[in-house]
Amino acid sequence: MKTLTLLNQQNLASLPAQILRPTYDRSELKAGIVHIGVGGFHRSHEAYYTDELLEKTGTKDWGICGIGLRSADGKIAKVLERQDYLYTLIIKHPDGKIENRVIGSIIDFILACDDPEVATDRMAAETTKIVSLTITEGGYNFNASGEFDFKNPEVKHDLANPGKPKMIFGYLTEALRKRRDAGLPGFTIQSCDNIQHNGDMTRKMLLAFARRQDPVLAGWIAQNVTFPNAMVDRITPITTPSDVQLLEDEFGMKDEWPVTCEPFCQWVIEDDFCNGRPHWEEVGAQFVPDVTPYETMKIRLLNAGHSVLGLLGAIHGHETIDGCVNDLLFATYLRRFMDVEVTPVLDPVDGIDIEEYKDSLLARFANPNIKDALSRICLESSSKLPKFLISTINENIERKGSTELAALVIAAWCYYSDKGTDKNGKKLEVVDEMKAELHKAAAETSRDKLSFLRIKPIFGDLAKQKGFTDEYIHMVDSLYENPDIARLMQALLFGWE
Ligand code: CS2
Repeated sequence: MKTLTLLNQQNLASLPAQILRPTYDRSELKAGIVHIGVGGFHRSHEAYYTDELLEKTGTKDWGICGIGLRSADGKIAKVLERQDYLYTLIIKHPDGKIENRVIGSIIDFILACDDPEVATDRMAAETTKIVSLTITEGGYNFNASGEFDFKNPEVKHDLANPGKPKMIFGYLTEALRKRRDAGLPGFTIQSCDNIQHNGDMTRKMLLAFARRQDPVLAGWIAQNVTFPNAMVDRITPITTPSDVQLLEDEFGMKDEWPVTCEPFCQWVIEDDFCNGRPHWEEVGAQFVPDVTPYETMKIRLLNAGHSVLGLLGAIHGHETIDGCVNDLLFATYLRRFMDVEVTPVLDPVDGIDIEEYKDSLLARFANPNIKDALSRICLESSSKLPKFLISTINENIERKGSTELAALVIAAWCYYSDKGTDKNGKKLEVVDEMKAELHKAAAETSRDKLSFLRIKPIFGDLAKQKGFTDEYIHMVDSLYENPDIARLMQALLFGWE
């Protein structure tokens, strides 16, 4: 059996020449960034940009210390520690070319649930200038009306136990309290999640929590912390055993948890950093005064496009995004959805040709080497769809635009949540914080056609929008009668028989 070279600092020099690796001195780096939520996306995006920056400029101030808040982060904590926080980014091009690159920007990791104080101390350290977040769309703890959800039991716990927080806003508040008490300046809180106005949302949620716990501190936070909005983009499928195997077979390298991603990468950020920032613009990030049009365009075309393919495709029996867009019917449906139901509600974006942007999305989705599983896309739909799709539906209702293509997606989601199978009866896993509620409401459909749409925290008042509900009922009826979703997609595109 071939002996494998373990990925770690000591073995970096002996890796095969084709693998790019950091040439900067990692031991000299300070962790100017603390990042909460070290999943695949952080590792393919912010950590990648930062690695490029460290390589290009030789700056020493912007290493990253990762933090995991949950015991489920124990696995990444162990893997990163064993590998001196190194991992491989496997960039897969559509033509089959693969670039392997060891990323060195993460230099430490703290599993906060083991000892919250260690984590808040690190965030409060003078060297920490930015705390960045990828905590998923569901992590921001807002309710249906966009206000902070004080009913969450973890919030109640954190309000009562400032020194031993469990959730993100408890951690941030405690860390900022320590900084204020030590006479240090605040840090920038930089959201990297797919939420419209992610910085404003983070600010609103944090201040709501802090005001309830300590109003004076909340005042200090409002004055001393900034929250730049940003649009983030890089398709990053879930790592599979074959990715680990690829590195072993091709290079004899043992990396327990590499990350794969597409070559495309984008980061548009508002330049609002209260305590300094890396010059990410030197490595391709764009700093702009207002990120809103970029965010809206990305969330409503790319992320919603994913959900359209994910929910329709899952019922049809497709397994991956590229599998969907290689099916002409799905590609046509997606393009029609983008052209007819999304483009009319988008504002123009400086320097971006929207038609080209849509073409490029279809090309990215078609990358045959990015096997982006529909099961990943359908994960936590209840926190994604309100941001990705439902706001578009509402705006179309208001402007009397088309909503039927989106209505079929919601009907498909209802069917998916009710039956948990594709059209042939094959099981589809529902992984969603609201799984029980989704299932219960969807299962009522035969008695009350609108029961799924009545889940207020997701759909707001959509069930009261007569024109839309007529379309939705028609789709649900047709789908429950015959779950051959392709037939319905065809009918919407080319007319009912
Ligand atoms: C996806 C995103 O979670 C999803 O449903 O749409 O993870 C998407 O791949 C990224 O936002 C791409 O930047």
